[in-house]
Amino acid sequence: MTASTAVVKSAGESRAMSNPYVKQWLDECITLCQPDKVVFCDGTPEERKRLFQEGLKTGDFYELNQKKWPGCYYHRSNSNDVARTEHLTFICTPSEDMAGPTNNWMSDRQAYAKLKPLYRGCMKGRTMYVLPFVMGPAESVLAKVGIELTDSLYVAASMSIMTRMGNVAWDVLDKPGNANAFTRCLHSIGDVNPDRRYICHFPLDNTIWSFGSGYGGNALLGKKCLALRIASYLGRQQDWMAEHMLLMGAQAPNGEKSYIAAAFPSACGKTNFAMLIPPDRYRDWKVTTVGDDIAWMWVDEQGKMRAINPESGYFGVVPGTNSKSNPNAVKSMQKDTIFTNVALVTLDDGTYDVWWEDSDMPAPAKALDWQGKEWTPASGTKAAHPNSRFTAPAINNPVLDENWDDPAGVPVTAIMFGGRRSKTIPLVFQSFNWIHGVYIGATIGSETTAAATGAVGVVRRDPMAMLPFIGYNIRDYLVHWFHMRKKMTDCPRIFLVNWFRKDEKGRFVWPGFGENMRVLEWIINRAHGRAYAKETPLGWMPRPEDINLEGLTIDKSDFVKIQTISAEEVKQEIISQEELFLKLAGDLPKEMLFQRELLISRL
Ligand code: OXD
Ligand code: MN
Repeated sequence: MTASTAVVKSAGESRAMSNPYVKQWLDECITLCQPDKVVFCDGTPEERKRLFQEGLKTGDFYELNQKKWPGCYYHRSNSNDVARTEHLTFICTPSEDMAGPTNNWMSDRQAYAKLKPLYRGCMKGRTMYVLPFVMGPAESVLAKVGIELTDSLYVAASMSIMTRMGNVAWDVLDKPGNANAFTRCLHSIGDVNPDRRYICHFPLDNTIWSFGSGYGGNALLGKKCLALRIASYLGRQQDWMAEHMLLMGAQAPNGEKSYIAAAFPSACGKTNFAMLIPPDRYRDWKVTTVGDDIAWMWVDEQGKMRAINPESGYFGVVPGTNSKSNPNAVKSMQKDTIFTNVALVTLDDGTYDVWWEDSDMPAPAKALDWQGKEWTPASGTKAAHPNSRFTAPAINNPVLDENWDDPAGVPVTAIMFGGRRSKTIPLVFQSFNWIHGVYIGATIGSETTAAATGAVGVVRRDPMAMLPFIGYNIRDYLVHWFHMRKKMTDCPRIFLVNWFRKDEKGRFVWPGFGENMRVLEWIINRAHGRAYAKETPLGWMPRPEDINLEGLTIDKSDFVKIQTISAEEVKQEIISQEELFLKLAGDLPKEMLFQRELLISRL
């Protein structure tokens, strides 16, 4: 540690220093990064307030009008740093085979050697925040501790919303045998230069090094980096699964409660679906949220799959969020929320408001856009970045599930896969069995969105919606999915949905939003062995009479249309899956090949 670093004494500091592994790693990182000051965060609401106040001085935060937006702040990231950068994200292992064909790979030694010079002295003149956090309820069998060292005040405040932060983490590490069981997360925004931006994962060292980005999954290292990439690797070692899935509860009028996990690629409406409000006709149903982005799942002693949400907040896409599309998200962001990269509006009294495209509010006459540039409705540009986000505590959600924080997790009745597909893929069908379900999940495709940099609107294969998040070889990941079945006495039923199918005029056929409840009802009834389905080449499908269409603008013949399977289109789909299969070359698990052959023979 350099003599010029001032370590702020606190309870957190003494707890950190009492753990020899933490102390040694901290000393190394402080020596490397040379911060002026080290602050140990405790994750309390009072501390978050102090961080916001500090951020007002540094320019990291703007305070929103506190009457309208109590406890809410605004942050703008660098305009070159507004989405996860998958091409700069690496799995760093001794052999390339460990990372597999779908990840960017760097040798671990090479990665350390490349990044060390970037970190050297990068925190001079800055404060290093030490963020101890737990992913998952601390008493859960799957709870994992991480410690993030960051020079971003915004990241410190955001992590205290998104994770369980503070003493709770030191307490877990203090349990016998746990002292070294933490993910070492080193983060610096550096000079926010995309040419010197690296998001590196070292699964063998339980370590993450992120440099040069201050936004979202690149910087809040508990989320995609730890809870998906590192956790998926740990899950394979330890017989559990880390998945890019929302988790929701659905309570039927007779009181029966089912839990559903659903994997949709980024920005395909996981948050909206997890907070769904049943339409009037379903007012006796209750839908509740356990999580909106990540599920960790394991098999309990009875052989049943259970799941927890490792996060404690939402990092949701803002544009398009309004009282129609997602009233519960609107309510979740009403207080104690950070808005990033939306438009900033100055009110008559000089205080600030926020705005985004398709919000409940009409466009303001003028605003500062996501880049801080003057904007008017005539500008012809988006005021809010399409990937602008709200960071809100889970406890703000009016439909938070009563068991969301239960260390025992929730039982999983059904797993849904989905994507954004304008044609070919029907609204809903059920797999014939687990192996077929894994094949369906492994081959889902989705039209790309703004959540990652790159072209928008092209179909990309996104196995289990995990393509950018599998922390090891996809071959072993698929084998792990097949293997998990063998641990279960009975398994969740697996379904595919596509809310986004369009007609010949390019209009969405299915009304979506709350009406997705109708599909959910069929899924739940199928999973409990109560609903009819007919066998088709793709899987088990509801007939129009098996889904409640009452009161909808679409009728039975429209329903038949969105369920139509065109043999020609499915053949094209199989051909376009080849791209992914060829990447795996000789490594494709045999179950995948058999399932593809069976599908072809059914057509
Ligand atoms: C997210 C994503 O931010 O999937 O959740 O990109
Ligand atoms: Mn996500």
